[in-house]
Amino acid sequence: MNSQYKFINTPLPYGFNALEPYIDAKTMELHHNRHLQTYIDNLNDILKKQPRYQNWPLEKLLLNVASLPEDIQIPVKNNGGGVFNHQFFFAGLINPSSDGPNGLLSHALYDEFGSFKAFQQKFKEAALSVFGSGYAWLILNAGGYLKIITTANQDTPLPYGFWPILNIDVWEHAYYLKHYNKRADYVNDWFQVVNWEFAEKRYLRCFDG
Ligand code: MN3
Repeated sequence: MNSQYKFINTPLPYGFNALEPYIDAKTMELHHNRHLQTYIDNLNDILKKQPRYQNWPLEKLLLNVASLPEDIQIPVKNNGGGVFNHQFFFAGLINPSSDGPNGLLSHALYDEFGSFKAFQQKFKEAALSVFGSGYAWLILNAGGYLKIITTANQDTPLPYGFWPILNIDVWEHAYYLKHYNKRADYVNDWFQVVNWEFAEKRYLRCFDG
């Protein structure tokens, strides 16, 4: 993925059908080629009119939304957030595997939640608690502790000083074609295709400094 203007919708590192039968190919194709593409096009349009911010990486734009010109603050928050959240979501997926987390992340999950099962339960509750559209996240807080949070719409955890480890998109477009309105079934299926190696890398990178 590229992280700076002009933003480009790089192909997924797996096929649209790679997550079958848990997340269907049509959903993945529409989600990547249309929903994410729209956020990317919008963000490029916004920055076209503000050349002095074109060399800012996406994370810097989102961390410093409040210091941007007032007329682009909300558009950057919404569309830049849409790009970041979706790229993060797609990177956190992989073809179905029975592998759970291992390494230091699995120890940290155990320390914080008591067991992997307890973590899954809490994460699922959070994902189900999002009213309307948004995301549930596993993040590291400023103290270095794993926490589960939710964000609305295309808000990101970045302005709160949180370091994202993993997210699930619970906008209806992420699951409606296959799971209809059954978000709980979608969350269960999502657990089958989590890329724990990605999450582990994110976790370790936070402590690299
Ligand atoms: Mn989405």
